[in-house]
Amino acid sequence: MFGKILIANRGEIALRILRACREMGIKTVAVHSTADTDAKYVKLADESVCIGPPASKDSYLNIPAIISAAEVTDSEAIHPGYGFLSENASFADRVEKSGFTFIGPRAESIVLMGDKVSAKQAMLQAGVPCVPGSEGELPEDPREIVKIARKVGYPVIIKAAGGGGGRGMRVVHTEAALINAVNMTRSEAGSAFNNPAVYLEKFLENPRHVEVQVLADEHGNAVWLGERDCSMQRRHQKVIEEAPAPGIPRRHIERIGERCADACRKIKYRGAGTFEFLYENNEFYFIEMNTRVQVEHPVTEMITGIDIVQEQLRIAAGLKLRFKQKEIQFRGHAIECRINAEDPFKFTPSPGPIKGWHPPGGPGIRVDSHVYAGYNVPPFYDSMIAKVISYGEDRAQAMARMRQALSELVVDGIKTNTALHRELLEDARFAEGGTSIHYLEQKLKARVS
Ligand code: MV4
Repeated sequence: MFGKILIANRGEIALRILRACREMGIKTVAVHSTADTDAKYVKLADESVCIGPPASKDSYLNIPAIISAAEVTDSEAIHPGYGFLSENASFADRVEKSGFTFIGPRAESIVLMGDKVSAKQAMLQAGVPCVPGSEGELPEDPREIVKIARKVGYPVIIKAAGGGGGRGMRVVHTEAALINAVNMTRSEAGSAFNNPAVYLEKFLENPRHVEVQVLADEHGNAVWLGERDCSMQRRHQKVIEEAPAPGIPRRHIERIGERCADACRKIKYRGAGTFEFLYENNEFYFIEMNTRVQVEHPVTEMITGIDIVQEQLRIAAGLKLRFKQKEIQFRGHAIECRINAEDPFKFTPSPGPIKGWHPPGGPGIRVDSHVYAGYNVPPFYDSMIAKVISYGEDRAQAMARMRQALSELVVDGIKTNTALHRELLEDARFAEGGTSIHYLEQKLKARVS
């Protein structure tokens, strides 16, 4: 196992990685911008290095500064967390070429999944069901494009190969609007992603977002750790996640889980990964794969008892997976509420000093957060300040515990979305389970504020 690793991230995930390392006896190096000098995880780390001014591009995205920090601290490996450089293949490559271990997949896997056209082709070939659409990139010839769209059937969605996470997409309802939409998406994709390639899919009108967590080692072993339902979202920002996904038959989950693990073996994937699916009319349709640890990984940890960050470290150190699929047991239900420093009605960021901080506790409650009373939420980064995770023997108990936890949570001095979470935990449709990706936005539209 590594003796010392560098954490190339900030906020709650930096603290989460630090905790995993402490438990395993691994020394930690925190890198931070000048805006994060007083952060808790910086103080808790064995060593820290300031890598630049507040702007992400000058600090948490500053590859030479991060690699230099690894050199001067004699770190053996770099954990990228989520966001920032976590899915940057050239960073992974430069980390490895500088003699450090990148705690994540091989750079080639990041490249493969970063291009959504090659990702989809790889998954189709590996037997993972995908949304029907163009086989690969759309051709130049408008007549060919029209043919493809007719075969798929309207409505269709045009997506940029270099996009993902909701960037670079356009829904088309009629043939009359098709070619203009393709051209617009191409041109935007050219400027935004430096890649004008686009593809086409059947547009699913009312799906759920269900994703499958996998772990794979470099010895050809792969397992799936169940699924998460992340449908409760606004503008592609997840708000509540839960595991398991309510109301989906277990044999159906087992079938798709096996497909994902099998795909990992086929593409020689290494590390933690997430297969994103749209789920509609009892079918799974692959859309994208994330090659990082995700914000919502705790709900999977709660129902499996597996520490995903520790497994990432073991896999990166070249160890074999410690469990077989049949040894993985799913128990109970977990829900995560993302607490953001934002206006609860306008959703604009609300950074500033936290005057009071009273996190909830008690049986089945976990709070992943780097904040404390007196902490100043910097305006330069993501607005998420905490994740409240509840666990229960069943969904009803997880919900009851979350309601209690949210009633205890106090964040004074800044605005947060806690009131929205309290509202959602009282929502009858959410209580039933199985709401679609459009539910929250529809509910907010109807909300009288
Ligand atoms: C779709 C879709 C409907 N049909 N693809 C948005 C984010 C990106 N990961 C893929 N996205 C979507 N792709 C087809 N063929 C609807 C969405 C979508 C969505 C997906 C997951 C979670 C939230 C979403 C919100 C709006 C649209």
